Amino acid sequence: MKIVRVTVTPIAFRDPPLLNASGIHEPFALRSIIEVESDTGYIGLGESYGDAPALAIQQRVQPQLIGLDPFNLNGLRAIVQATVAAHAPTSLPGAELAPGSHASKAVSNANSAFEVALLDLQAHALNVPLVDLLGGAIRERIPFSAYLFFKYAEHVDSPYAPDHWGEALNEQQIVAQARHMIDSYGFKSIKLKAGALDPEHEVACIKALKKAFPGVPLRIDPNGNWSLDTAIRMAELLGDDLQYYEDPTPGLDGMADLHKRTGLALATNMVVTDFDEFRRSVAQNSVQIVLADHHYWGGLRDTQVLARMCQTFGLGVSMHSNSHLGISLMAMAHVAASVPNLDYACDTHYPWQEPDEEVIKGGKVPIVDGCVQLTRAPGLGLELDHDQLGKLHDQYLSCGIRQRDDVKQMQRYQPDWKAVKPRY
Ligand code: GKR
Ligand code: MG
Repeated sequence: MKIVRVTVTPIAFRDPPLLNASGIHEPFALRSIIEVESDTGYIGLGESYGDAPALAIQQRVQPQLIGLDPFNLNGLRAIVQATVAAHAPTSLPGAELAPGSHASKAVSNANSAFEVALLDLQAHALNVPLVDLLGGAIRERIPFSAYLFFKYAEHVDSPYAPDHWGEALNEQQIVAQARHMIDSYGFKSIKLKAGALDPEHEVACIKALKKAFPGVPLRIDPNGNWSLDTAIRMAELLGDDLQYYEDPTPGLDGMADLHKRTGLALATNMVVTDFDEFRRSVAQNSVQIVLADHHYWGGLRDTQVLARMCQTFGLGVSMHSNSHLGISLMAMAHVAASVPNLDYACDTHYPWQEPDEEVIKGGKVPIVDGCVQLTRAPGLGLELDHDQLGKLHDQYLSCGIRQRDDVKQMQRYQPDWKAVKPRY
């Protein structure tokens, strides 16, 4: 079997005004959608970062895959490595919340983008679900968590009609957001994105969630925006409210100190983002839970390797998410189904994306009782809707955004806003 067509289509979809440690989401989030077709007529799909540096690498790799056997994943990696070596990308400051822009992740990002599509194609050719190529499903229902954000009611300058979620800045509004998300999707655990407002206020919101949803596991994620002192102070206020404490303070050293001083289980998608950081984290016991993300860990198979390493070193595993559509969700679900030690419900931004902006046929993937259900359909179980793809590509062309920049976007609300870490 040979690859005869590869398409990389950048798209943009509406994203709500969600607040985070850097600033605020822009009105559109970027992704790339990848299609790979074989001479036998099978098609594999992938979804990855649509930011300019990541997209440039994908577009350079794209023509080089023509003629490759879709089972040749080592061949894919060699092409990606050579391409990145010849065109070393640059990172932009403030890109840490959009790992697609990290120069150091260029190989793993691009490999992952195409590896998922090749695995999907292989599975179609064999008429098996993709998870069968990962050793088979240990679970068929993959648990995800409600992912709450502080947010404004609408974007600056109203680029389109406000989303239906409304403003969420105080305790009552955050509890209402959680209730709406749980009623709609049945989530059984809750994550609050923090690092955006005053830390005491964010902790008060966790307390309000605890009261409103007794027994539901809670997590808070300030994205490294709290100093060590602030993170310790907030840990004292939080007591045993949390299932885990995600990236409260920056750096492997800061996290190691925090764990030593509080004993709390720390999770990360910021200080352990590759195998070298994994080694350093284990050496100093910086984190106890690693949030995997196949998009920047090198793909589905490297995510399995990561999970095995976590098992070896006694660390927990779950999954991180950025704004994404259904192809990414199903890729996450298939790899999560194959990981025996998936200890916690995975993160997903998926509920924040609008139902009329999915690129797969049939619309959004259902999340029921907090879970995505795998079926025996071949591959990822998805088919691309080319009309929707065209619409979202047109939106990419017209939206003007080429590189996520939450700091610059916040300056449109507050001109004196700066990128400061840690801010509190
Ligand atoms: O979308 O604002 C956001 C998140 O903060 C995202 O950028 C992070 O990468 O979700 C992520 C996280 O868990 O840190
Ligand atoms: Mg995080």
